Amino acid sequence: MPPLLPSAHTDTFARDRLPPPELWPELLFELPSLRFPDRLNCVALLLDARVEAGEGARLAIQGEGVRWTYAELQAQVNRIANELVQGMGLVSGQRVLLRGANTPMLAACWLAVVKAGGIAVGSMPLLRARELQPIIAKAEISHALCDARLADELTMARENAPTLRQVALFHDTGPDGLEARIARRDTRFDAVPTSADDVCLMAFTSGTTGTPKATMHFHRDVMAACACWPPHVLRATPDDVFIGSPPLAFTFGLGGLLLFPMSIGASTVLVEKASPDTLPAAIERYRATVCFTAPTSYRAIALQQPRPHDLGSLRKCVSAGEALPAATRTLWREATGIELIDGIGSTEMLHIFISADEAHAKPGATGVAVPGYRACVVDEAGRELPHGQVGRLAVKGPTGCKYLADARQAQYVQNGWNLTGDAYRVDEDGQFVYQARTDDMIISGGYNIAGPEVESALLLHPAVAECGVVGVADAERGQIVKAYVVLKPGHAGDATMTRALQDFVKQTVAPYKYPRAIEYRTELPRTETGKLQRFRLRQGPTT
Ligand code: 3UK
Repeated sequence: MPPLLPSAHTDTFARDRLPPPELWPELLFELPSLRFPDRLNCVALLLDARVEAGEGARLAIQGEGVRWTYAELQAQVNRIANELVQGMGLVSGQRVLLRGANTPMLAACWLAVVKAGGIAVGSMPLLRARELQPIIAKAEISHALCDARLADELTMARENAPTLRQVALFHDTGPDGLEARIARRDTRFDAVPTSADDVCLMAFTSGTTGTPKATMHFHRDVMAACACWPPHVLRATPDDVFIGSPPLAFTFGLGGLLLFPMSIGASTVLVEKASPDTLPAAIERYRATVCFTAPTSYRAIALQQPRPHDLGSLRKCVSAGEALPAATRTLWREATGIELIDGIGSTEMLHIFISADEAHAKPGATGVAVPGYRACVVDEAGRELPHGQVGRLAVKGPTGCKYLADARQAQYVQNGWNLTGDAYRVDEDGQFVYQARTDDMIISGGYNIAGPEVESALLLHPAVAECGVVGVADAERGQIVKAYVVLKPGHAGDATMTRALQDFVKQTVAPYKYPRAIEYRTELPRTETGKLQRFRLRQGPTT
């Protein structure tokens, strides 16, 4: 662990709860663009520097009824920051809960919290009171900025949240709403001169079991993420218009839909609903050029017939959150002419660390380590495995896992490497090929089978809309491969279909991987971030 700079935070809660030095990931700052000054407020760089450079008139954020230039966004952020500090008594280092669907106002609140030296804690819009409570308790949240339409669950959560003292509601027309409060505030606010290694955001992992884990990231981590994948792989330009579906509370969305466009002076579109049914209309309406969403969403949009909206403005499309099946890559290329940019990222690493641009995309592979990062595949003892062998993915770079006071730090970080929990292999071209989450590998009759590989095979069949493959207990084989399949309209899930799908898989991948059981569903259980909930499939019919 590198020595830490003196914290500029008045409230040192986050600094006091960083992992112990021996459990830190090793950090790499070899790229010249990763040398940062000791004092650094990421919002000063992403927002104020842009306006100071004379680019204040450029478009920054659009949304329903909103079109803010960088100068207008800066004024709005400054008003909110003034209200936080003068009206709500925010002290640097305190944690502020942010709650709302993706909107320009939510983004302005995030920027204001961080500019004021606070720590932004995003929360998924659909969370209920009982899910908000542990987040508020774990991060000892003192303030909240919440969309008025989502206030009810927060109000209920407050009954059991003694640390939360100040709440302001936005998109609220009342006299006490945030809009009324900031109307009287100054449009000037000097960014709090935080240390590069002061925490600026906490992101709770979308883990499916156990108590939620909070990852912590520094002001420097935000700038490091902006300096690695975006300029080296995405390579967007200031004239690009970003759009997509991941919530800003998910670091995939925070980076892709707010930090990355701002880091190059481009503009972003924040839409509240960005499902496969609504995203295409928004792309057409805003003439969006760079899109971020999950693989299932690209697949669902590509399958829409006839194509209801003009996607011709799109130039670059990024897929992350789950493995991208080769069939989905092909469908999207056939529908739009665009080669998807796949990338694996994680909440712990902040953003994408293995990826391939359009020219290096290889169907079925994720790509190679993003400049600034190193990646390898290791065995149980942490020894690097030769190419071709399946093992645990290990990465390091300028960002890394720092859980807030959590014993699980020792699982994610071992010998300075971040272990993401994914099984990978490196192929003959040096490309990283995803297999499965390590705990999702299916062991059947002595064979190791990766569910996603079987899913990719099934998705090539013309009758399959969506599918999920898991291992279920079997007396004879230990586990058997079971597929849950959603068929396209006009197909029947009968014994003939089951045999056809089984034969199809046997001809596509090694025959022992074929699903011995197939169950038909009308939809599959997914998280708010588009990930298949395999544990719910394994639980059986109650899902
Ligand atoms: C899986 C992928 C194969 C993988 C994320 C981009 O997904 C993000 O963060 P989470 O913490 O989950 C991390 C886990 O998700 N995964 C993500 N992308 C891919 N698997 N191919 C991919 N392209 O299991 C990983 O360990 O929710 C993604 C940027 C920021 C993020 N937070």
